[in-house]
Amino acid sequence: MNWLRDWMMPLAASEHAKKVDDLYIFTFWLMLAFFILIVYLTVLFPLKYKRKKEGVMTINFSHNLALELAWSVIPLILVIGLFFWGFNDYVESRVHQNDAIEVHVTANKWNWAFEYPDGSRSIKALHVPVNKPVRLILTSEDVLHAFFIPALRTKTDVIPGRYVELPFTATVAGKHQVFCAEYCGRGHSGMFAELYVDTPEQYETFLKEGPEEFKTMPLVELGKFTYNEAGCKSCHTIDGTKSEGPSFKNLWGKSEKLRDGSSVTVDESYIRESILNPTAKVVAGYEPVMPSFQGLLRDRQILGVIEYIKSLK
Ligand code: HEC
Ligand SMILES: [Cu+2]
Repeated sequence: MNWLRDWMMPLAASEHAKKVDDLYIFTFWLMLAFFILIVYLTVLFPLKYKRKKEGVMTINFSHNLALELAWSVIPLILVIGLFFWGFNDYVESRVHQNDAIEVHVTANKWNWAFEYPDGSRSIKALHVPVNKPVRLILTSEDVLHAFFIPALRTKTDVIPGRYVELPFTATVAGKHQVFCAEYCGRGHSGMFAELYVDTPEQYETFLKEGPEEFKTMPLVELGKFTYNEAGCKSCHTIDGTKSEGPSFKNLWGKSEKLRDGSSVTVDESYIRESILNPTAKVVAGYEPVMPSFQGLLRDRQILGVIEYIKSLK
């Protein structure tokens, strides 16, 4: 039924999507056949059995058991068949593969954020390798959303305070659209994301270099994004107040006193070292509690943070 599927349905980017389409197409033609039959009989019978001569009566039927059984039992068998066909496909589509790549998805008004097994993140763009099982683990920070990938014919509610899972294996490389399919407020209609089904090489590059917007975003903006997204803001303020760690305000170029009594000028390499190897030089008056971000931030993100700190004068 390949040609029929291509003719009737939009791109199906997974085996599951093809199965959904087959069932849909079968149901469609079945209903069309019944529709034609019923309309045909509705027109035919009044014409055929119209009283043609005054005084001539049809013999009095009460019912026809065989006919009634036929029109009850045949449709019953058909709909039960459709149920099990659909139920079977649905259950199959929700079976989790053991070696699936787990991606965490966080929905908020009106954004989709993704976090990958290696800690990398992306926003509004989900990258997965082609032909590899993927398991999304989704939650919402505010209201009910729904993660809908039409090309995969799959969808799930995303519920605040709960994790839901969505397994899939995309088989067609390229860019597919993701929608929010649950009305969630003013920005609902713009709550998109792109699903990038990558070749293995593209996926590796993505993990190494980050999403496209990391390469194109102005450095200061990327730094601000990283500051908010990577959790720096839970320990570093930008308004000069002391928190878990020193504030980033007026940090650039300052001479910083270290725990061991020496001092250091805050420049590019010092910031870089502080991010990748925070315990190498510990600022006086603070505990060495900062985790290393080695491997978690892309080079361009670190450059961004440096530029961002420079901008906080
Ligand atoms: C768990 C809290 C915590 C988080 C999260 C954290 N830091 Fe820190 N950071 C600290 C502490 C405490 C210090 C001071 C002690 C030290 O130097 O290790 C520090 C020091 C620094 C310094 C040197 C500051 C100075 O005054 O010399 C820089 C730069 C820095 N952090 C950058 C970052 C960046 C960028 C991020 C996010 C990617 C981040 N930190 C995340 C706690 C944190
Ligand atoms: Cu939404």
